[in-house]
Amino acid sequence: MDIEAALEEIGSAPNLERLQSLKVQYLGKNGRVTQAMKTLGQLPPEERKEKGRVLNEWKRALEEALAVREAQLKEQALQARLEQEALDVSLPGYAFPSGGLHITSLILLELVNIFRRMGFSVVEGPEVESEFFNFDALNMPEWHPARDMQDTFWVDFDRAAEEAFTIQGPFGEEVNGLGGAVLRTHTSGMQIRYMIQHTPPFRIVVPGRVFRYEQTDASHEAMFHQLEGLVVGPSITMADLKGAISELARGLFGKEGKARFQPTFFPFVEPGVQFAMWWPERQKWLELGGAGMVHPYLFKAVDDYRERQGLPRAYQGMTGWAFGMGVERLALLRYGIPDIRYFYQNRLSFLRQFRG
Ligand code: YSA
Repeated sequence: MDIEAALEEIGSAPNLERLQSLKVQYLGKNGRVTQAMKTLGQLPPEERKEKGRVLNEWKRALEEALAVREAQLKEQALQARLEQEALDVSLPGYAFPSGGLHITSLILLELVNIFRRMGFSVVEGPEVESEFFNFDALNMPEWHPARDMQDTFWVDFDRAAEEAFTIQGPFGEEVNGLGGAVLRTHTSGMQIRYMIQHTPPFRIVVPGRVFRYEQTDASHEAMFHQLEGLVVGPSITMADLKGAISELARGLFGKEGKARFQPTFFPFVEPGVQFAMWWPERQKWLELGGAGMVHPYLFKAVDDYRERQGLPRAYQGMTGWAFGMGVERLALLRYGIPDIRYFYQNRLSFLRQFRG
């Protein structure tokens, strides 16, 4: 065996696999050195001693060479890995997708903030509503043609009752006896709920989702949002209503913003108006919603309910105004969106244009 050639081969082994096979080849159970050692016994004593010494030296030299080369190869592999995995801090980072507010939330926040600045509180109410708060207490009895104006999703109340579903009144009391249950068709029912629970004066706005059994088209959805406003006090007038809506117009459209009112009918106001705002950029009026002076019937219905709850009547001699506007309609016009149905189709390419 040529020990020099063996050491040379080990020293230049290209990788750990090759090194391992060389180890087996020389020092393994059937390796050359091992085999040679096994034959020592057959030699005469003098020769055996000398050959044994040489073989032991080779074995030590081979082991040392193997260990040295193994260390070198491991070091090389480590260096290569470190180079490969090195962190390049100059590379651009990964973009983590972040969420944003929906266009409806953005415009609602804008509206609510304008009213907050005018001293209004923000309250919310239930989306499944008793027929009483959604219609009756708003001067829309069962036979009233105005109910047709708001085609309604009815909740199967008998089944809901079986499943122990109850609608709660303003004080948490059960109001199942007060007619059927509906998905609220407007936010105006909150006028009644709030008045029952509070004594005037107050100023509130109520943002919320409403539902109508509607044939959808570019400007009608079956689910949309309204913002309701209600101000009640001892000497609130129509002039205050005009002032607040005009202030809203300025908040939304800047210094040139102004509001226009035209008479119309809602059973819960007298007189009733619809209002539009001037859109300076497009030089045109936008129809936004309905408003008016709170109908005395509402104050009576509220005081009757309070009395049934053992509370003093609080609305005699009070006046107030209220309004309700369509939030998506405002967004449609403001951003020039051609179809209201885009709002809730969850198409990201549409929604991303409005991230707040
Ligand atoms: C009137 C007087 C008050 O003192 C208080 C509130 C009101 C508003 C009344 N409660 C109401 O709901 N009137 S409304 O049926 O005309 O709807 C108000 C606004 O909601 C509309 O002007 C429109 O902007 C929007 N709207 C109505 N139906 C819609 C809709 N938006 C989208 N899809 C629909 N299907």
